[in-house]
Amino acid sequence: MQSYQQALIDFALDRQVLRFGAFTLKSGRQSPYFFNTGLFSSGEALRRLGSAYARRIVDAALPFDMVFGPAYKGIPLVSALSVALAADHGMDCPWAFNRKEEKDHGEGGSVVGAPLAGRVLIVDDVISAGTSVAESVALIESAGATVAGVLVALDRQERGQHDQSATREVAERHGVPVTAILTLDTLMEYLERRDDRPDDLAAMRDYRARYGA
Ligand code: OMP
Repeated sequence: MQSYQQALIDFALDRQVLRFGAFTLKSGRQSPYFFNTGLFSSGEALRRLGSAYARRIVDAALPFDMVFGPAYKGIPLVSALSVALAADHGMDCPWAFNRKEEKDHGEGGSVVGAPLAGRVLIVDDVISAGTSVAESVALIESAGATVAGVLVALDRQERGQHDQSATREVAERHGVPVTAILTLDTLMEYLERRDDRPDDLAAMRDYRARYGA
């Protein structure tokens, strides 16, 4: 595990982005933990998150021409990432996000920011069962651009609609790489090392045995 990943987990715990309890997921699964990127809700928090996304892109050497953040949660993510790519890595990367409702006046359309073109990297928060990506792929392809891949803060490493992992399903369905800053394995490895949440860790192990891929 890299030190920036470790630092991000510490910060996520500190800001309650990573919480423990009983949560109903979008998939209907009952999870003992939840990762809410919406709680990176201050300037410093977003700066750190944006830097972690940018670092992951650079480490993974992902090939892309621009970044796209699906509304709503992807909007600050793609903004923070773009600033971090410029500030930390000298990359002036075009960015865009979509509106949930198409605008019929002013500049119109459903995409804000740079026009979708070339290889577009989708930047999202979390992947669980993997249902969220399809809409972004459709939007990007209908604009005549191609999807370069998907980048998320956390891959929960769960089964998708079928038996294999959600990330593999998404990767195979769309023929693109799916990359994460953190995975369930990295979270658990770090919590094991800290050794201060034995009950939460036990609940995570049970959950992984039930829904993990
Ligand atoms: P899937 O579409 O099943 O992959 O669910 C991903 C979405 O669920 C994310 O975009 C979030 O809106 C939400 N989510 C989280 O934000 N954090 C979690 O830890 C789990 C979920 C979830 O509901 O699965």
